[in-house]
Amino acid sequence: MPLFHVFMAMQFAVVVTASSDGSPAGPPECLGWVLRGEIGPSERSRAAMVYDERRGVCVLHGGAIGDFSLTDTWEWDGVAWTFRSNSGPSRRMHDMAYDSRRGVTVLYAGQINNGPLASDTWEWDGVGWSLRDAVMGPGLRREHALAYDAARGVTVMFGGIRNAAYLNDTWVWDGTSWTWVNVQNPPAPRRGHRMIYDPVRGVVVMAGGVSASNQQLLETWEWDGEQWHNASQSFSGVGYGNTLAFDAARQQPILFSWSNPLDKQTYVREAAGWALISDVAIIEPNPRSYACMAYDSARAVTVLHGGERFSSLSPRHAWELRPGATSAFWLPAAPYSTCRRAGGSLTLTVGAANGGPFEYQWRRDGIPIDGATTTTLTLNPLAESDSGAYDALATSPCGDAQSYAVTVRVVDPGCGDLDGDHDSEKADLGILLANYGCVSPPGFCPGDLNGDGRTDQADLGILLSCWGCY
Ligand SMILES: [Ca+2]
Ligand SMILES: [Ca+2]
Repeated sequence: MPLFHVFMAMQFAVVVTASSDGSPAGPPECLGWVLRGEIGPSERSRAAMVYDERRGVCVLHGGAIGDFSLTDTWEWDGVAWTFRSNSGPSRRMHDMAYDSRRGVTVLYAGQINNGPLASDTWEWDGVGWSLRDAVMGPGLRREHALAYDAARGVTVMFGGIRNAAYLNDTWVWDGTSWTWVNVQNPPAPRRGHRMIYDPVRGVVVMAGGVSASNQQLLETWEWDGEQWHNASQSFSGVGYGNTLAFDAARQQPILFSWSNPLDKQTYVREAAGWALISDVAIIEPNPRSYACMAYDSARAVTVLHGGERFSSLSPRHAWELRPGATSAFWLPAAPYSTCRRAGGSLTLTVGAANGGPFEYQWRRDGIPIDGATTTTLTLNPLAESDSGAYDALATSPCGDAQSYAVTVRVVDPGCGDLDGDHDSEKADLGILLANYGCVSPPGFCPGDLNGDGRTDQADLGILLSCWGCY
């Protein structure tokens, strides 16, 4: 019987149990992205998201599907996404900020479908959207940025683009009216920049942007309530389509960026500049631009949703950046159990996220396998004695990790196979049923798997027990 060579690359993440050393920050290498399985808002890019501290939820509004601007509002509490409203403004390339003094989410301007730009100010209080200012204020624009300046109790707006005009005006919203701030030596006009408030330094941080001459502005500015200061810190990649949050536990801004060709990049802002933290792990958001991000201070995680990936939209699931990975997921088509035939081969591959360098140890039924200390375990040729539950331990300076177990059952090569193709499936069942009830000397009844001279229920049981084994 020719051996049927099978190969299976099974990749799965490992659960990292965070080493609780009491330090809220820890080295940035120990931050890791974790995919949340809960189905969220429809795929979209160019949405806006903030964290509502009062109610403990991330608020996501609007965004784009092609040239269509969305009107829906969703909230994520770390357990489930909840659709909250469809009565907000049709909007993409807008921005939002959470006003913690008044407990409302402020939305300003953006683009309405493929049509006009907006210049209106809306607020979401967790119950409904209110149009707070329809006419006055900074004026029509998109790709501007907002941040709530908690030290001064106002929402700050900077820049954006109005038709072909790139803007660099600074305005503040106090909940009642907009005030233009006459700034000496402001940053150059730009669109696509992001802003977040840094409560430790008491400044609004602005990163990125694109200039009127299409130059990528990979720079960092700070607003102290009166002036903009160039912080002389740059990052690499692209100036637009990034997203920014402030990690209160680490007391550092987090920048989720991308580059062209498309690659993902997560930065933490250290005193010395933007430090790239996610260039090693395979488990992290796939490359994307125009995602939205907010920091959930109750759960101490940075939440990321949506974005564009290779000209298509990114999935509906949230990612969360947290110290150490605390949940696991399987990459597509990785089963919890598999049935194989002796003589074939099986390759298991484990991946570990966050921290590193990792050391690995494969186990079968909880017992370490001698010499199996890399990311890959190959069983070749498979024997029936290889049956068991396989998992891997990974250890790193950021904590220990353990994969889910994959139960591997190895059966005889001929088990339940009547047509000789080394599988037990529909064709074999057809042969068995066509001969069901046959009685003759052993060896003459097609479908007689146990050789007792009858094709009957016992043979059907054998066939089904090996159903799908390959
Ligand atoms: Ca078969
Ligand atoms: Ca039989």
